[in-house]
Amino acid sequence: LPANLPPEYFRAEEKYLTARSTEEKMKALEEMLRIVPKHKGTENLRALLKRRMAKLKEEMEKKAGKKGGERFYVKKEGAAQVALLGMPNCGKSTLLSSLTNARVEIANYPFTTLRPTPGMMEFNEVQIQLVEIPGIIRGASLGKGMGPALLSAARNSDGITLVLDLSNDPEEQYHILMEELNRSGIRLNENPPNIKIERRGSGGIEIRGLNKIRATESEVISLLREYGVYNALVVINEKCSLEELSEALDERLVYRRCRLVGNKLDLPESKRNLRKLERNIKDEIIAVSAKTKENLERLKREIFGMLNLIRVYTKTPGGKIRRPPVVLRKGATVEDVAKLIHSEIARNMRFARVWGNSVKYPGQHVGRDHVLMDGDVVELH
Ligand SMILES: Nc1nc2c(ncn2[C@@H]2O[C@H](COP(=O)(O)OP(=O)(O)O)[C@@H](O)[C@H]2O)c(=O)[nH]1
Ligand SMILES: [Mg+2]
Repeated sequence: LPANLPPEYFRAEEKYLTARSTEEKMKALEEMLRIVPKHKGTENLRALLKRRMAKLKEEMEKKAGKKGGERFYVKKEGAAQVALLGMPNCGKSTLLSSLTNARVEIANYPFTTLRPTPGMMEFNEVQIQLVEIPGIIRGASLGKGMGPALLSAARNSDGITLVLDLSNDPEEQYHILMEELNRSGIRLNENPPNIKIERRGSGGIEIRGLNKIRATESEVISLLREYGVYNALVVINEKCSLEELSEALDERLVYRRCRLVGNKLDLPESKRNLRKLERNIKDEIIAVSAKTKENLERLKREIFGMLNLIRVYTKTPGGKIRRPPVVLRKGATVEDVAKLIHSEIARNMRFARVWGNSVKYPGQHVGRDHVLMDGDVVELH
């Protein structure tokens, strides 16, 4: 154990050791992690606490699975799926019906929506599927109120929109949602540590880039063992800590883009609550009213923007531009477009002509590796 741990740490550890339920254990571990200061001498301990939390989470999920907990899987449609997440009554259903074609039940009492409900939103000729996730409550990630099933539906999406009710202590809602998401292994607007772990059948542990991690080889190897990794190639591509390696090893963590929405801006207390919230948290808040539809165009743009999608219009030589456009991830090439149309076309393509932001002049000739940008027009030859 590192020296100089504050006495609160040992009190929290005592709670951990005497905890009766997995929930209590989890809370005690979280407290321990909060208390342990972040420095070189404590990295081992922090990595281990993270490992214990990952193990507990696994146990909790198994238990929830055994209870036959309903799985809320929504089949993906359109270019991407975005989860609308928030506490009961914050206006998710109203937003869904204002932004999409979905017909939903809206009522001024909590738990009106009991299962994830999809709807299609169109933005700039792109279809995006929004899915209302029923209200998340405090303790959801620990098993309350179908929480684990709801959070797993959120994990499944490509992006998340968090909805706060601005008229009703939005700051508290924000902190509850952050805690529940974090505990359930959904990381928002973060990038995964740039560490590649390639498990192998045999051959022991090979580490590349050991100089980039603030730990010794034996510390790294013993953490890998904790995660049951005995044979693997580990490539560390950026400066990191043992704690970050622990996160990279936790296969249940997912990384999602997220936008924060403050709803019910039309209500009298909302403006003041919004200003206070803006002072106290660092995330940008998109303030809207689902009821009066104020600012919903901006929200659509932000949702589209966070997904890192590009629209590409295709045409045949001498032909007309096809609509709607094909939708790809940022960084997609001419070859990716050709593949979407037909594998044979991709094979036989010699070059392409491109109009738009990715080229210097209209109709420029480019090769198959050319990286396209949003709004480009491509003609395959
Ligand atoms: N004033 C106002 N009320 C809203 C707004 N959005 C939702 N509501 C009301 O809030 C209550 C809960 O809405 P609902 O969409 O069912 O919330 P959900 O539980 O998050 O799906 C209903 O009475 C809605 O009419 C809004 O932008 N402004
Ligand atoms: Mg609802």
